[in-house]
Amino acid sequence: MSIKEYFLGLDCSTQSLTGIIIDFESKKPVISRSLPFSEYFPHYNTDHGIIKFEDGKVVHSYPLMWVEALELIFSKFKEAEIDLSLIKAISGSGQQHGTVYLNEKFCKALKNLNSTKNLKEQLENVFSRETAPIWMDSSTTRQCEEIRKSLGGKKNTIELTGSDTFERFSGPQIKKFYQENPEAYEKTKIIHLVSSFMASILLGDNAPIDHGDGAGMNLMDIIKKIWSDKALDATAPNLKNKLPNLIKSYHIIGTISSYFIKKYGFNPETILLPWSGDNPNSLIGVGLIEKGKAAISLGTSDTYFGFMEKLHTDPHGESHVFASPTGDYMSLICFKNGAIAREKIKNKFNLSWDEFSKILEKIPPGNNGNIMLPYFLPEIVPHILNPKVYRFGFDENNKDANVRAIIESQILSMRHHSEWIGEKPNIIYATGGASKDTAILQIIADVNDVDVVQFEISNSAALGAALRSAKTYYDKNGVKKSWAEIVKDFTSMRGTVISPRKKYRKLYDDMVFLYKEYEDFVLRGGINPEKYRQKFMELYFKKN
Ligand code: XUL
Repeated sequence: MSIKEYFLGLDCSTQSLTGIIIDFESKKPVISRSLPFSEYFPHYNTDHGIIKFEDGKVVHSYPLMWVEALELIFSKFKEAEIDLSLIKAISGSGQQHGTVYLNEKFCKALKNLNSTKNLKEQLENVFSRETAPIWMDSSTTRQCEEIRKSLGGKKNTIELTGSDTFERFSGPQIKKFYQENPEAYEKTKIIHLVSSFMASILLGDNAPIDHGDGAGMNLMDIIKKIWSDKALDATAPNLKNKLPNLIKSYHIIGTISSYFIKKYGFNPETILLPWSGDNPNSLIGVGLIEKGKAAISLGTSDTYFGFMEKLHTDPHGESHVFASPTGDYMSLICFKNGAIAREKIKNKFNLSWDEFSKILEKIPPGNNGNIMLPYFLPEIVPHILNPKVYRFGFDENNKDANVRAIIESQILSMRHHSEWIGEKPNIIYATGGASKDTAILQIIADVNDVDVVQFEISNSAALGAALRSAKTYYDKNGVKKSWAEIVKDFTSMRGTVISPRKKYRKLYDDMVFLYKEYEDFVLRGGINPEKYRQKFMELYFKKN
């Protein structure tokens, strides 16, 4: 009789907590559950997991809500009669950059968790700051400038930390907390990322930060993969003592806390890996373990990412280099106007996603020459602090043009802003909620002139975490399995492959050019490209 080997991947994202258990023997997911925060935890009164303050620039969430969600997901697995003792290893994924501020009670509370009580009541007093700034926060421009200056400018900052300073990155967020609330900063004993905070609960002790998520802080030396004293000094006093250690993503951090063994029937030998960011996890979850491939994740944020063998940073400073869970590197470009921007258009015209998709298919590529710059929210790439939506050739009431324009603009922007990578991918993997829509994937294929692969499992971050735990478990037990073998069966559960239509290749080459010109016009005061848009219309949409 074979013994089942289950692996669990959790994903604490902006809008929900997801858990996927995979069975390595049958190569199938055993269960996948997602708990949207607004639906399951309405008492926090968040907007899909988010609390917005003031002028929309300050965006936080409640770490205690994530704790409640963690407890609930295990109850759901138990209700579904899943034998949790078969889980050999666990890892997780967190929305990147968000910081959790904890007081002197945190570590003790974790070590003394009582399984007859719930996590929430035992952890509600461990925070030195009730809320956690998350990646959607864009309120730290001043701190970004100060840190960048202390590190000797943009180029040096990028070379040291893998990225220029960004408003959402943990370092600038910590600096702002220190500057605005020095007493609370002083009382903070430990600062975790979302990932290491959640891992700490499973571990029953402070968990380290992995190199993948550590790279999203403007605090880690991207080459040496250690905390950079220079960056720490530029951020806040005594910071090193408040940060957990850094660790390789594939190392073991310990075994599961007795709280979960007693309460949910986990096996005492279940090993834990550090959690990582959602993007490094997704890299594994879509099987990006070699060059030449890229992925697009269409979630709350849209991201464009790829595996990177040798460290190579973005000279424009718009994108990032993170450590990948394999021990290599990855490139990442993050666009804040993802799902929320798509929803804004869908809701404005009271459309269902089905109707939205039908319009996408009906309106021709190139959108009759209509172009949008879609900054419904402050944008990360390109850097926009005061959001505004720009429409050229149509107005906000034209339903068909708006639907096609929002998707085309998102994809054109991705193509334009990923050009620095210097390598056209030969395939793009699509993941995240909106990747279910093949009309959107057809636009990705056409704009980029490559095949786009759709996956059956749309939560690649949770799947990636489960696969990471399998790799480490087998390594520990001397069972040789390469990364390729680990990801093969799970990431080949593909849906449709969507091919580019050659007849639109030139149209989209021209449209990317137009898009760049419009960005230049709006953001940098360049010349108005209206005459190019007229030419584009004559060429592709001339009525006979
Ligand atoms: C990446 C980023 C987002 C978050 C939330 O830099 O900010 O992708 O990780 O998904």
